[in-house]
Amino acid sequence: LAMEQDLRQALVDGGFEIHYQPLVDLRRNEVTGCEALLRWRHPERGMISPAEFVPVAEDTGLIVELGEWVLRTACAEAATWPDRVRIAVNVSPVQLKCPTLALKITSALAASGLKANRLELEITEAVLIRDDETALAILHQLRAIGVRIALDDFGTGYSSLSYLKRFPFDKIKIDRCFVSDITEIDGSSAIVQAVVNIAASRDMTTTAEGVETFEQKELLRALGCTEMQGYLFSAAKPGPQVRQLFGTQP
Ligand code: G
Ligand code: G
Ligand code: MN
Ligand code: NA
Repeated sequence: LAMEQDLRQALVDGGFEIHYQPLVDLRRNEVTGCEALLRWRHPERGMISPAEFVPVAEDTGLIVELGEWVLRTACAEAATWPDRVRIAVNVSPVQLKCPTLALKITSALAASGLKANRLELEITEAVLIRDDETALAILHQLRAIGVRIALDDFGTGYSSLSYLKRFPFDKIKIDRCFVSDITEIDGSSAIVQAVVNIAASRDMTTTAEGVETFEQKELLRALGCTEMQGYLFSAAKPGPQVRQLFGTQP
């Protein structure tokens, strides 16, 4: 497979970079975190989206090594940020099955000096579908380290409310498909309201993804959503550029 070879080469050559997209607290109106989003600068094809190469990295097992690089690099970057700014890292279901994940996380925290409570792991619900008991045990193990755990892309795929009962996530990320039509008549505002209410009743916060307009932002605030993420505030940017946003009002 050509792409597998290129991915291996990129890991050796430093062909990957991480861009950081701000997470904005809707009440305090400030940046309280950033999501680490992987980018691949391909020598011939230019920037390639993770939507294209992460599935290949998962199929080949390369995601374990690549994910460890993301974790270590993102933690080192975040250690230079103000204390109130957390770092959110996406963890693939393949990484979650790796028995040394907890060790790698502890090691990335120690190497960077980042406090565990400033690291948030974003996990998709696919993890919980495949292997319930093992997945839950691993999530509890990670929680014991002191990191926060977010349920990513909530509401897409095979979402079930029972996952929220079986594991106490710190945060639910509401998928952008519910945000894009939220201001329309018969749009998703009632669904978002329901998710916000469930989250609040179980001490979880909510982050709305893909917020692009002022109207969406104001409605999400009114619905009680905790955080937002999206082009309205900022796209993902390289570290030196994103840090300039930490002091400013969104
Ligand atoms: O950044 P956006 O451009 O296109 O990301 C597309 C998809 O890739 C998203 O679903 C995102 O969660 C995923 N993604 C981005 N960075 C990482 C990463 O470091 N690890 C994993 N597993 N997925 C990532
Ligand atoms: O799946 P995950 O949520 O981890 O990845 C975030 C994805 O959403 C990335 O591909 C990122 O580039 C994209 N994204 C971030 N903000 C916006 C936005 O405001 N609108 C749209 N359409 N996509 C966004
Ligand atoms: Mn994510
Ligand atoms: Na998401």
